[in-house]
Amino acid sequence: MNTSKKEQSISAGDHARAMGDYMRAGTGKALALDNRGPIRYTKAGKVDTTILNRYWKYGFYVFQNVIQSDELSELRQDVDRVISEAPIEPSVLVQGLPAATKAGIARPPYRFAKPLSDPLGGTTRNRGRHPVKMSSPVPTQGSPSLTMELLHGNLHLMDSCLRLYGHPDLLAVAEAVNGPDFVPYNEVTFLKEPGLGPSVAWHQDGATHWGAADWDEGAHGFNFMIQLYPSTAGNGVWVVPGSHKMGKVNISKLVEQSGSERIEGGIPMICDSGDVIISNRQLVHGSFANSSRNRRVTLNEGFFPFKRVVGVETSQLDGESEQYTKERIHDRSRIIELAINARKQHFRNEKPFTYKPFVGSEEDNLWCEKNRLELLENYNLKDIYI
Ligand SMILES: O=C(O)CCC(=O)C(=O)O
Repeated sequence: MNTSKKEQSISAGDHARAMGDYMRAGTGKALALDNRGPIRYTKAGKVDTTILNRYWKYGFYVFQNVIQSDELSELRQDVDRVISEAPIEPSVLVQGLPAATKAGIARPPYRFAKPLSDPLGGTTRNRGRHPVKMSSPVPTQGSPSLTMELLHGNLHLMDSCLRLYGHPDLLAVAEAVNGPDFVPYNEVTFLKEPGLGPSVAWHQDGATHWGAADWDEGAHGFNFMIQLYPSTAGNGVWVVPGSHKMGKVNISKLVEQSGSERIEGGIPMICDSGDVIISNRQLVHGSFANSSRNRRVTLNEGFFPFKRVVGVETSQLDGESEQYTKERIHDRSRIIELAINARKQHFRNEKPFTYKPFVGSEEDNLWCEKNRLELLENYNLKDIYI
């Protein structure tokens, strides 16, 4: 179903007002759930099973206070630096959208969209996984013609992101959810500038396992969403809790039944800066045009269970077909070990995470300028997509 013409041509202010009741109701429901708190461990050093059970129940969990203020400042500064280094004019298209390149980086790291637009909904992009167009309010006069919406390849763009990738508590959660041989996906930054940020239309991630005989609620892994600023009902990602267990959901029907893009049962994933959300990729999720006054910057890092990747033949969203052999997976997973070492050199008082597949080969993956060039630069050409 397409959103009505009236909604498509509303102003940013009217959009924010139209969202008001939905946001208030969603916020109330979100805050009433028992799925937030710090990362806790049992006496044996395992991630608390209550946390894991609630993650599996709702499909997401908000880990509070994971990133301390010094690290948060480093991350914010790095994101702002990378944004400031972008060429003024996009020079290429990626999946039909304006993008810009950076010297030495093969995959264009900067992606743009029209302010408050919906670049994906109702199109065939991302394998057509966003079936419904969201309303695109008219930005206020004087807004730029394009806004930066995404950075691709966080780890070679920003050293602070590489160190964050080695965070022991986050890796402990990845291990608890996906097993000790967990496998990386990709790392991107979602930018939702106030009054400009485009929507990401409702969708479920994942491409390869929906029809598998052994499909389950964890089949397409999860994303960590690390929040550099508060995530609110106006700027944040919304989800339908529990939908990660429902298989492929008919999103067009959900929107039709709800009478608008404001899907019934949807709630925002609300949290503070420094909090980290773990979000199942199979959840029905999306974010609205950011007609609010608040910026959101989210660093995404995703992980999969090894058994869901090995032997799979697929293609990157914009690329050629390939098969994920053990060697290919190992090659991309080296970045986890590199990140653990980079973090160890920077946060000397912290106990580093032990990534089981690399026990014994830590010395081959030390963080140094040689490995920046040999392992890290253009690492994201080896991202894994299932
Ligand atoms: O951060 C957002 O607005 C969208 C995130 C998303 O759709 C995803 O991680 O798959």
